[in-house]
Amino acid sequence: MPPVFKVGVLGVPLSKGQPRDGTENGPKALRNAGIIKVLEDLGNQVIDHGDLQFETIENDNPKDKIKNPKTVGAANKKISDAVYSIVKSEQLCLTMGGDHSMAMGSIHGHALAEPNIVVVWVDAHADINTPLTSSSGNIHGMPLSFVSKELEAYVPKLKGFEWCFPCISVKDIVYIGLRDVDEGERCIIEHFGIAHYSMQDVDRMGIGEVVDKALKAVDPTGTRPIHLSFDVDALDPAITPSTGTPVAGGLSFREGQYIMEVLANTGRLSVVDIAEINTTVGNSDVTVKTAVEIVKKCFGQKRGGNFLPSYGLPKAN
Ligand SMILES: [Mn+2]
Repeated sequence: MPPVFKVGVLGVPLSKGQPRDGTENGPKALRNAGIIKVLEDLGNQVIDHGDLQFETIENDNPKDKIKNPKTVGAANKKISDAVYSIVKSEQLCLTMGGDHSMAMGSIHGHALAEPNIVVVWVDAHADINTPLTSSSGNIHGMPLSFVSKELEAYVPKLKGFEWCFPCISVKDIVYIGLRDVDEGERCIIEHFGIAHYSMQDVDRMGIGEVVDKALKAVDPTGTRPIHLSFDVDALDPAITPSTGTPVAGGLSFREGQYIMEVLANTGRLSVVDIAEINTTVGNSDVTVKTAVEIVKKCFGQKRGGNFLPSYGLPKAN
């Protein structure tokens, strides 16, 4: 049987986009949980590109509000280059983070390789603060502002990000799972009419209708490559407690799996980011187990069972 997908796996041990240590252990935790074998057992051909190596730049902008810009900028340049070459070699790219600032490089590299992408952002947070609207200065709350063309005039040129030019439109973004959105972000979403489905929409319509509407909102023709950026804090903290900014009332295990199954079924998933697993917070065993189950659904596992044509019915005699 041919492989279901040719998957390029990339570890992105990044933590400087947010204040806590621990997100740099995400790739190791997923590897220890057997993620490579899990993907292979589904029939996929897996190419493991290893983990990127990032440098921490000392005295990285200590006087300014924005934290670690040169460190995060340099790391994301590496991520962009790596994702670009994985996508160019026609592999479905799984990037294992790492804090969510990684999506800046991941989307950038993806968009360079495939200029027509849409971005499905599954997260409790909108992560579209600009360096000026952010109250925390943590870049993991800003990646979408750096890559969106319409926001270029609102994002100051910071040292470390000279390489990062805007490469998607805000019209290519759709959110699912929002429940903690800053005022500046809400203003950006309203002003530019960015498609978004909050937990209130999930409660009202159910996850089935939300995912249908979300995909139609960014890609009515159903033809464009999909960048899925999945923050584990989109899920309820009961099932993903090990994350830096948990918000109660999140997506259930079933809702999370449903999103993944539908996206996998489109056949258009092109890059999948899994972000914000922090092994030093809460019960990381539970979190990693949840993440592995979610990732499996992106790469072919169906809850209704996978049909293997080679599995013939056994005859009685
Ligand atoms: Mn996020």
